[in-house]
Amino acid sequence: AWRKYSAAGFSNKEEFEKELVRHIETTLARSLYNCDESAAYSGTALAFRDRLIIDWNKTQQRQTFNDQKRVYYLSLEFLMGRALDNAMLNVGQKEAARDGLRDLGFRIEDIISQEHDAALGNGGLGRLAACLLDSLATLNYPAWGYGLRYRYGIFKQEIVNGYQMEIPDYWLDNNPWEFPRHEITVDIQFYGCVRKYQDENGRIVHSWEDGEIVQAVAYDVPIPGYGTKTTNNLRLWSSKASSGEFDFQKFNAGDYESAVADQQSAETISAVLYPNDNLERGKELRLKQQYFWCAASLYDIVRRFKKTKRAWSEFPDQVAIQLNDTHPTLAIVELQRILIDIEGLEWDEAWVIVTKTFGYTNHTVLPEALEKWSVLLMQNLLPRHLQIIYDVNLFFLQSVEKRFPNDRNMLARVSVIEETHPKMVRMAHLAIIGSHKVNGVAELHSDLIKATIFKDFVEIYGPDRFTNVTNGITPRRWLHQANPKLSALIAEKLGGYEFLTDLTLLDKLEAFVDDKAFREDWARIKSANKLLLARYIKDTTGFDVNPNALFDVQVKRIHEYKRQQLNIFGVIHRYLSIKAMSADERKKVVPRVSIFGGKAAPGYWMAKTVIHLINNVASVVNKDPEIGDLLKVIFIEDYNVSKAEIICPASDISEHISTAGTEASGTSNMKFVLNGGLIIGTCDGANIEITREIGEQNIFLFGTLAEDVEDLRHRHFYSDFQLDAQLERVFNAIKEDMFGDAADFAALTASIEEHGDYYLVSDDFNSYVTTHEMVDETFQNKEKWLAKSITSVARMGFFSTDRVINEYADSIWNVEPLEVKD
Ligand code: 26M
Repeated sequence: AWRKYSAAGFSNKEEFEKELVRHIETTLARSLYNCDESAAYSGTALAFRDRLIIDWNKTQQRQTFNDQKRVYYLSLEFLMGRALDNAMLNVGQKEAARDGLRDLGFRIEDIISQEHDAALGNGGLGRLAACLLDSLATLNYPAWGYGLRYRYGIFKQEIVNGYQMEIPDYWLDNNPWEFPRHEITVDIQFYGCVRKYQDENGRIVHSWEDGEIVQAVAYDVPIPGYGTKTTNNLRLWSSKASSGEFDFQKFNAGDYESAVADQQSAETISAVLYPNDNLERGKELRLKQQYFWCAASLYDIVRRFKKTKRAWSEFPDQVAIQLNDTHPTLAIVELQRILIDIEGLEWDEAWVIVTKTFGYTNHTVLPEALEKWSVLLMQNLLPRHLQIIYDVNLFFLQSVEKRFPNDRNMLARVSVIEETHPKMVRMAHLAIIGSHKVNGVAELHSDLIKATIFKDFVEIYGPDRFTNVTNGITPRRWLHQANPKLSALIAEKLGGYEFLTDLTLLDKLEAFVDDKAFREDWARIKSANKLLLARYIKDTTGFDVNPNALFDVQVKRIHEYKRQQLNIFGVIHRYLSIKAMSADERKKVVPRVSIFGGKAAPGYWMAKTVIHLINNVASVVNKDPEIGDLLKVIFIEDYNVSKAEIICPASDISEHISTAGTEASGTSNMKFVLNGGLIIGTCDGANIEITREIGEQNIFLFGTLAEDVEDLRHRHFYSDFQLDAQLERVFNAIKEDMFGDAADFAALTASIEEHGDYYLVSDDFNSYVTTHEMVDETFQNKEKWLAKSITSVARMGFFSTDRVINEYADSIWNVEPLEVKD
């Protein structure tokens, strides 16, 4: 009986309560009589954690014993959000917990919301990594994530007088979801020099010597799959001074500061997540983070492989490593270094192993986001790696020269080294050369990288090295967890929850589009979700919003290419139009709530200006008595994963309006449609495939096409720039100080009127405004709107990360699932 109890954890309400009480009274040393929500959260988390540990151990044992190929997903970001709700749903015991907590006088929703988001990421790239981990576990793939254990995640955003303020996000205190593995450490070397000599066999040896050593300590996080025992591992590395680093000599001599300084500099490596997305700044600490994490992860992977005693040539049959953007490109160089310098393989033999092992996913075409590191910086920090990079490049350029003789321009274009002053290492080129597959994240994006930034490489390697894997989202978090009511309604119609693991089953919903009772249920759920968001808005901003108004949402990182400025100019246009109307005309206006959310990188002034403008427009519009319910503007502070779970189910329409050709994929577009919202968008990223799937009658598309963007940009400079007439009215209002001091927004309007309108805001303004008029018109026809909503959800099956993972597994990794049994 004892065995059963301890191995099963709990499987019903009574057993859950027993575990909860045990954890509160013993693990937490709290009395049940002063158990607050925070203690109830901790107790519940610990009870579920026990459940996960059992499956986690089983999974790891089985994967080790079975000894088949594993996937390693290297990402500097994992934007996980909260873990408890996910754990409860994945092990299928949320109802037991709900009932048990109710017995103790708690609402489960209040307990769930006690948890601090794990926000180790900026936006799309980090959230994609989290969704992929969920699908890997759910599909029983033997897979590990490797990342950094930042002490500070993405900053917390506060809005003060309309301005963004950044508050540090210290999140690690009593985090029950991580397990320190103090016994799993790796010494990581930096700086120093390379000594070259001949060994006793006459072989040339390179020895990297005299550097500084920093210790990497492993922290493991269990990743449970949905409805399976498979619980994979996310290993996050934390930096620590190696024992040699704390200088007791200095300390005893009274030089406390310098003794502690060395230690602190080591611990700084994993201290903070860089808060830029889509911008590369070339800071040394960032390069240190990258190498620290790549070297620790590779050491771990190689150590695991060596235990199997296989020949090195079998390494790619046991190991697939996926690079989430170029951030982990040094892993390619590090593996080559391990194989030739430490394990003594020949260069060519090693390089074949390396390229068979790695795959590289590109997430951007924006030139300012492509990683480049100064050669001097690299030489100083990683002298041996720079030599290897030069050799990789030499052999590569030699092979290119053979195929394209006398094409010196080609050589200069594809070289890993950019011959500028200072010279730079182009990480994307290194990632392509060192991988067997390179993929983009949506069809248009994959086509664009082949036609533009990587064109030469397609010629060199042929088209087979380049492929597309269109992004997705996990339906567990983004439908079942975020929108339990809709998930339950769908389950009722489809006869169960199988759609959560086979999202294509949603297509069976189309049969019910005309079912009156079903439509009413569908509409009621959307209203209920809007009411929840309205309540959240009231609680956090003090504003009352009409829950029957059209909720128009744009939540994502603030970036010029994502064009929140287009949205807010559209809102101003709407405001001016309503102000100019007669009372009778106003009666016909469809009431709207424009909801914004998102963080600006702390150094991105234009993005911060956009936030400032949104907030100033909000404070003018929201207190204009003439406007009332017809228009409200809301900026939701500190947008993050757990807020997205409230916002996505509550939207009527969401905005995915990037300049065509700039958004690699976008994934929030998928979250909104899957939750029954319609979208307004440009022909960009995954919007195009969403349109293909749901049908063009179910999406509001507008704006310039990607193929016309270059030409328009050129014309802005070489013929007279004509500001759109309606946009000019908007600018005039801003310039008349209608939304505060016009000087605050001068740079924003000037970037359009005077500096070439790079993002085509003026070109697209008219069609944007006109398309919003169609949105209003369609929204008034409730039945038509509902039909679009239901049909769209029914056709979203393609956008599950389960499909994404199977595509990576088949076409890039060549790995098979492994089920975990009792
Ligand atoms: C680079 C250098 C220094 C510091 C930070 C960075 C950096 C961090 C994050 C650069 C890019 C980062 O993320 C880019 C990103 O989120 N890209 C998004 O990826 C999503 C998933 O594929 C796509 O859906 C989005 O379209 C794409 O913008």
